[in-house]
Amino acid sequence: MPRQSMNFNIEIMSILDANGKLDDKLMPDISEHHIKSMYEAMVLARILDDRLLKLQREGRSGTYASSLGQEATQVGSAFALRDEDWMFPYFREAGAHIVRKFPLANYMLYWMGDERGMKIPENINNFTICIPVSTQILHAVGAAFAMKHKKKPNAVLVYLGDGATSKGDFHEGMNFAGVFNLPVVFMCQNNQYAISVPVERQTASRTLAQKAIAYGFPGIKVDGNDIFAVFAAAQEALQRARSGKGPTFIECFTYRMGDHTTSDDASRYRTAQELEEWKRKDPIERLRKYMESKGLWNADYESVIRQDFEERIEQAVKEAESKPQQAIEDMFSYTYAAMPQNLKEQLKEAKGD
Ligand SMILES: Cc1ncc(C[n+]2csc(CCOP(=O)(O)OP(=O)(O)O)c2C)c(N)n1
Repeated sequence: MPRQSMNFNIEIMSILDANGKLDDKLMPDISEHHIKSMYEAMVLARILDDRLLKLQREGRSGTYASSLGQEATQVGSAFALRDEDWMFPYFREAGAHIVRKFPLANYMLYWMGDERGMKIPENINNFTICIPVSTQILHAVGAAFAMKHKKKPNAVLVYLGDGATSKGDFHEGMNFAGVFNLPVVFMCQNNQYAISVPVERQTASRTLAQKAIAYGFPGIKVDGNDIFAVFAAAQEALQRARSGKGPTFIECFTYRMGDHTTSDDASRYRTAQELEEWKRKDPIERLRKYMESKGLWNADYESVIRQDFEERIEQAVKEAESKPQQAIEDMFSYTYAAMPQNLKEQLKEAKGD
């Protein structure tokens, strides 16, 4: 057989540029009310993040992974979800939890080291925060498989980082999703670093989106600081999933403006100049400029929402910190339906019986 070549294209999408100027042709149908809600969710995410960083510094909370700079990726994608869809986070999605109306006090409680914070309210189709890199992908693909099996018309959206694409779980999940044509959207927050490892050392691929091609489904690269592009890509991918057309991989190209977590110091492996360049692409500023040009934003509006959000965050801190201490049994009670003998023995030991 003669040698032939096949060409593949990766679509790259942006709608709103860094100056808040819009490409009208690509703009999805979003009401003014929804644009404001998107902006408010991003601002609330930033305030929540800042508060959790400060609480950690005061010794009132544990290690925290900030979303600073990635709010558009998170809020834009979560906005495209319906309540009946399922969302599988990893650990850097404050914005998505806000859009899904996850109680702020529970979110804080979790980061204060109390697992009760991740007890998901019955009416919210979220899975729990997942600290082991990439394992959430297998859970999400499994859920999508179950959804397809039960003929549910809903979709699953799973978040992952650029570093997660190097794990076996990622490739297993992508392969399974492709083979079984599952209703799942892989939402990759390419913030360009996995702790100190830059994405160029993570993969030799020119894009992460192209990895989807090998698994037989579409991959798209999106400007992750452009909330309209993220929303449009997620909406289209979720619709594909819900209508039985299978998975999509979305690479949101963004930047983690903060440290990896509160135990990291990013200035040891990134230049101040690089950070400055990305600050100019701040996703919140970008949407704000657009809204101002449309008469949807002014300084009064900003101070009203900020005051409201700061009060809500303070209330959540109070609520989380006043939670009575957890019973020691809770450490052992939730893994199995019936506690096996070895855990019973450990519980006895922990209680000092
Ligand atoms: C299985 C596993 N290995 C190592 C770690 C330690 N670790 C925590 S976050 C992280 C990097 C993750 O990078 P990425 O997937 O790009 O997501 P980001 O943190 O940048 O959002 C690593 C190696 C872990 N949590 N789980």
